[in-house]
Amino acid sequence: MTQVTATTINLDAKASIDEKISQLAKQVDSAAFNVKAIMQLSMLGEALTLDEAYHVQDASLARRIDRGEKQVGIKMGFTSRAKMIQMGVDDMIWGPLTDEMFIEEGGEVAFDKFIHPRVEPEIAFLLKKPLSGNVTLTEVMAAVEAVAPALEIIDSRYNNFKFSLEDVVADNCSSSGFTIGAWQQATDDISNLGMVMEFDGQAVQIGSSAAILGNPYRSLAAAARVAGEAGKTLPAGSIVLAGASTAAEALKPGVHVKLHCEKLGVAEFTVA
Ligand code: OOG
Ligand code: MG
Repeated sequence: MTQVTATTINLDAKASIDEKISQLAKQVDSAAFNVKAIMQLSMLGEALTLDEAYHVQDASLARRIDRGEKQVGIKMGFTSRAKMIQMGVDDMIWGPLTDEMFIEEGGEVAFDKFIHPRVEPEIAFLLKKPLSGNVTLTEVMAAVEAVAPALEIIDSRYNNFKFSLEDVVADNCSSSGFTIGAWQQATDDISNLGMVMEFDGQAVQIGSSAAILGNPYRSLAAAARVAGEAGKTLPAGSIVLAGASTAAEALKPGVHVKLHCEKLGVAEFTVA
């Protein structure tokens, strides 16, 4: 385990809500940028509403866009019971994916880029049509160009990987890296695919895509709905991660992570 030092956040007590949001965005963004854990925002005394937490998320994304990152899609979180139970929360969340977070399939990622990283097995979608608002499962499927097995690296910026729902939303839903296996045509039924995640050839998590809202396409429909509610559209060409089907596993330096997904193939990377 790496030693994690908690940095205290200094908030201006007289700040307006907009100033508060931008100060908190700077805190979570700097924690990620400097690979240094911070105290949970919910411990600061002035609790954020869920709505404000999404504003913090937007403001911290804006800082990354200013540094040259590009948004390439979104990730859904807590779309399975396994994840909700592991982290003690009970609501779905979402956050942006950027090009900087992408790990080349089969590639290497440096361990020191992260504070206390974990990895989890996911399903990724590639859109060929834009999606926003309330859409049926049939419409959702018609908007998908391809499907692939994927691995997400989550790395909470909070001390001890502990958070409230508002904390984790403000912290880009813990998201910090992802890799995607070869894209497959989106024709097959993907509602109950076996998923095995291995560390150095040993199975560490075993599950089914059915754990993701009973069918990962439902997670994509939810992504369209929440984007619509936020006045946004998921453009054609975007990637959507449907959420993990099992609990996450702590990453270690040197480990080779491989996901086998029935019908869809594999996704893998090595921690340098
Ligand atoms: C939050 C992210 C949840 C998922 O797939 O359910 C998530 C966390 O667990 O730290 O990415
Ligand atoms: Mg995830």
